[in-house]
Amino acid sequence: PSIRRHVSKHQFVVELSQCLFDFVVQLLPTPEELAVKEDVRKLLEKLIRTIEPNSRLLSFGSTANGFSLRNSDMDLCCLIDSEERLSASDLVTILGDLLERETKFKVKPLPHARIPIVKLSLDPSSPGLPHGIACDIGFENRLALENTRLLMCYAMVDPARVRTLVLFLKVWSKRRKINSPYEGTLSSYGYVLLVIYFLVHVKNPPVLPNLQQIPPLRPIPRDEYYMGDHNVWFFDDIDVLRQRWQSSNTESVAELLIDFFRYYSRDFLYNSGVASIRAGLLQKESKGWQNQSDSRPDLRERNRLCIEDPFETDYNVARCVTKDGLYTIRGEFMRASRILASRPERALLALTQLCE
Ligand code: 3AT
Ligand code: MG
Repeated sequence: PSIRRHVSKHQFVVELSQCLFDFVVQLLPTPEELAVKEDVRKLLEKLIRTIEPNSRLLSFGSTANGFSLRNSDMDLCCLIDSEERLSASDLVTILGDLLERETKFKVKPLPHARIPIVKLSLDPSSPGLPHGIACDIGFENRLALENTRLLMCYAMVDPARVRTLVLFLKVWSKRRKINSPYEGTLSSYGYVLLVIYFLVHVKNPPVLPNLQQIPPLRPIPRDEYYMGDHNVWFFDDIDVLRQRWQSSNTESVAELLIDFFRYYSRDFLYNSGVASIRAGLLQKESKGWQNQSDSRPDLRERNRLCIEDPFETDYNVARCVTKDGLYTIRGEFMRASRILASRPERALLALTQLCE
């Protein structure tokens, strides 16, 4: 029988870090994919301008924040710079008709959704797009553009560690089937916020600064950093940040991943705590999010896992996570912790096992 090679912790994390980088690099979108997506955006923008001449179509979500995997969907937001404009649901209906007539996309307008959108898709068989394309177009969702920019800035402060961790966790959560808000688990956006919360507020010394708490270099008027009732200020001057912020945390990406899984399987206070990247650990009670005893079952399910949106602070990003969903997610954190703690002989084996 083969004798198991003793792997020291140091050796294991060095190898695992290298494997994580290599693993993630192969999953990045190709330059061709990015070019096709940009062409699609331009084409759609041109068509939308035939309805609303003063409009711009901007991408947000993973295509815009540096956390995109190969073949990820495209989130687009249409901004209209004019006073008189149609309601979002009318726009969705009209745009749906137009795209149906003028393009080869499969079109599904959802004018009555909480956030009205047009869903588009192209079949994989189309030339130049070996995996097809899926795209959502919404209107005036300016907060989403800002939270995309915030996540992008966090990624740029320490790209090697932040992007590797986030991209790995996205793949892992998809392969383990715990990335599906419609089925009671957590969205990608939710996982990214858990990673940033961990790097800003749990790690000591922190890996990332709290960009929402760094004051501006010179005073700026309130209406420039408020959107309605929402304070959307964050420090976004990356050049200044890179000069001034040197994290004294030197842990490798593998050490951070191991600790991430340990923290969310054992230490995070799921019953009472709210993860807020803006303000650290908050209490469900102080936000009125403890309605576990509410008589209406749909509300009772709402706040099992609490993650505060960085700008829309009365919004729980994890509101779709059900009791069963949370149980499954925590089970997955524990499974991952266990696999990594056993330090398999080959680090690559650990990753493969993790994502099985
Ligand atoms: P994928 O690559 O599509 O898996 P993503 O980073 O694009 O991941 P999502 O598709 O989950 O992330 O979300 C896209 C953007 O939509 C991110 C954020 O700006 C906005 N968004 C998504 N879910 C929420 C939410 N629950 N609350 C507020 N904004 C959200
Ligand atoms: Mg997306």
